[in-house]
Amino acid sequence: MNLDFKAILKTIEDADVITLYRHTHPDCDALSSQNGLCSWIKTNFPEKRVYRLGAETTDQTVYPPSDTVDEDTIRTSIAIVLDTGNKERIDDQRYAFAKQVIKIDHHPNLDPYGTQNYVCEEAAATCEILTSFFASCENQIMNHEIATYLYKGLLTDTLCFRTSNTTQHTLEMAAKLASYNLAIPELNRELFDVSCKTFHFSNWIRSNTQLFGEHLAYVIIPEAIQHEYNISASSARNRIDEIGHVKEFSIWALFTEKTVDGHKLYDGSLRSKTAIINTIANQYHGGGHKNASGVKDLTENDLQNLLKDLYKVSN
Ligand SMILES: [Mn+2]
Repeated sequence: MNLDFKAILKTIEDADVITLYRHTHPDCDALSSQNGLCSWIKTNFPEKRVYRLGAETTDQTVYPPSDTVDEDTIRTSIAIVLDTGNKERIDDQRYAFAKQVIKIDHHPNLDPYGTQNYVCEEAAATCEILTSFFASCENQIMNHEIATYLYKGLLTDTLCFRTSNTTQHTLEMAAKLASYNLAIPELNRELFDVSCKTFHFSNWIRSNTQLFGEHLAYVIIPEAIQHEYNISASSARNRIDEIGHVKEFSIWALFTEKTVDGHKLYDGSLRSKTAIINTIANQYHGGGHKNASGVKDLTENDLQNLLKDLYKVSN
């Protein structure tokens, strides 16, 4: 990993107050990198005041609730923003009041909003970058709790080391974390076992998947179905893997319907095996990684145009 972590260690050592941020609609990589870094700082620098900000949570697994922080405290702090490509996505825009902003991320660095930016697009997860950072620190302690957080982020962002950005380095970092006596089978179950209701919802997704041409698969989940299965739109989009990993599909997309001011709009998750789709997602209020992106607030017309654009790169 081509990052020099000396300056960030120095900045943390020099700070009295540190505020930690993650992206909106947080996934396990966002929450794990935030909680893992918090735990690492508290373990190694117990005199420092560290706060984790962010209003939203995930229902995939349990993380401690966020901290409550006033604006004056943020003004005295250095901000570290994790797993967040652009400033609009930072959950708690008061990060901008901080004395310094450090960005640690693995999304394309289109918005280098940090006063220090530690961005490695080749990393499969922000937790992979943090593992590298912690391993580079000779005098600091790692422990089971920190390793468990980071492993969760690594495992979920790579879908159990199956995504195209899983590399030798990813697996080396996972092995380092595993050396802290991780409960690997239990973590797998905690993160990936689904409820019976979700199992049936997965059947609905598979039964209602449509093809656009031969290699583009997509499914649109109406609001009524989200209600019927009692699943939030973001959790529904997280089931996108149900239609992935099919030999014939090179791109797959899952959209959730919502009603805004009486109009139907759609948010979507997009995945591909090799086609570059984030440049397309960028044109539809979205973005992300080369092979894993999201879009939002699409009209019916936008959705049809997006499918046409995806179809063009699906062969
Ligand atoms: Mn991530």
